[in-house]
Amino acid sequence: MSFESAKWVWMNGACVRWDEATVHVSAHGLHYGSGVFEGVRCYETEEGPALFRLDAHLERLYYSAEVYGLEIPYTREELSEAVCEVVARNEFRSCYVRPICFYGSRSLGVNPRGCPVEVAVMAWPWGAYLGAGGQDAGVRVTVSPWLKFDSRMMPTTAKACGQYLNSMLAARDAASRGFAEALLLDAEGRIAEGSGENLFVVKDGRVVTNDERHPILLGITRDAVIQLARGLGFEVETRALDLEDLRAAEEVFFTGTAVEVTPVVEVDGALIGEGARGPVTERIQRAFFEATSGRDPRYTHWLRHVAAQPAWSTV
Ligand code: PPE
Repeated sequence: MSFESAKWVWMNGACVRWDEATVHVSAHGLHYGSGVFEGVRCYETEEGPALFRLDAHLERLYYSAEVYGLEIPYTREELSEAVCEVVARNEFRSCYVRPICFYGSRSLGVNPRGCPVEVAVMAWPWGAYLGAGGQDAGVRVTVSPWLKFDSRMMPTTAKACGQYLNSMLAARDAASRGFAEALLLDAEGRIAEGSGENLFVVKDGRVVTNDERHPILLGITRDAVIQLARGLGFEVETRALDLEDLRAAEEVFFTGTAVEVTPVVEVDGALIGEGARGPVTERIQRAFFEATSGRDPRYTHWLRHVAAQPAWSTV
């Protein structure tokens, strides 16, 4: 991952140069994590760069903001335009896009009274999230000693900055023990999700994942994969997942914007199936990239194309 090729950031209404996209140290969001964000991928297609499920990501951004009482001073259409502008101005063919809204600088104290809401959209190239080769060879994960917070502690279906401290602790612990990623259990010992991904299990040829009855972020990739798997003729079941499901699984994979569809081949040293990417995961991966690249006409409504000729004025 590298920020070097990113030249422009959209900030509070206009594009500014990367080095000028700064925030004051007194910003409420810095002190308390009081912000919400999204991660969206932009894929190369025959008709130029296209954002995958941008509308769904913006829908979730406004939902997360509402949960935390953040009033975003732009419409969805303005933010869609902002996202397209950032991709076009940076001349990326494919990239990762990060819209973020947070309480800025005015006062401190946990109640963000009077703090302005700041909005920024960054974009940069981001390759394989869990290491090169992870999507083909699969990744090794560990069950985290950190539990996922439950939905009575924090709104698990919202994507808020401060909520990620739980993920960060789990991810750092997993990395320190040589694993690519952490799996977090909930307080009942059921599987919640990865530090930044949803989890799917394949058992008896059926595709199984959990849902909002468990403390997970309802991933947009998760939703896409459910639809793609059904389109391929698989039965998809949503129910609780526990460690026993992992032991009995034929295949396991992660889904997420950053991770896309990545096989999990080992959990704490125990192999899943043969310890390699399985055939169901491979078919779903292929279907996913057919959709993101615009090659599957059934899913082109998931793509928002970025205009080839940027018509935006320079600040
Ligand atoms: N659970 C969590 C906790 C999560 O952070 C993500 C996305 C998902 C599930 C999958 O959601 P979706 O992207 O809508 O399919 N994690 C984002 C952040 C990764 C990061 O390290 O930053 C992402 O994949 O963009």
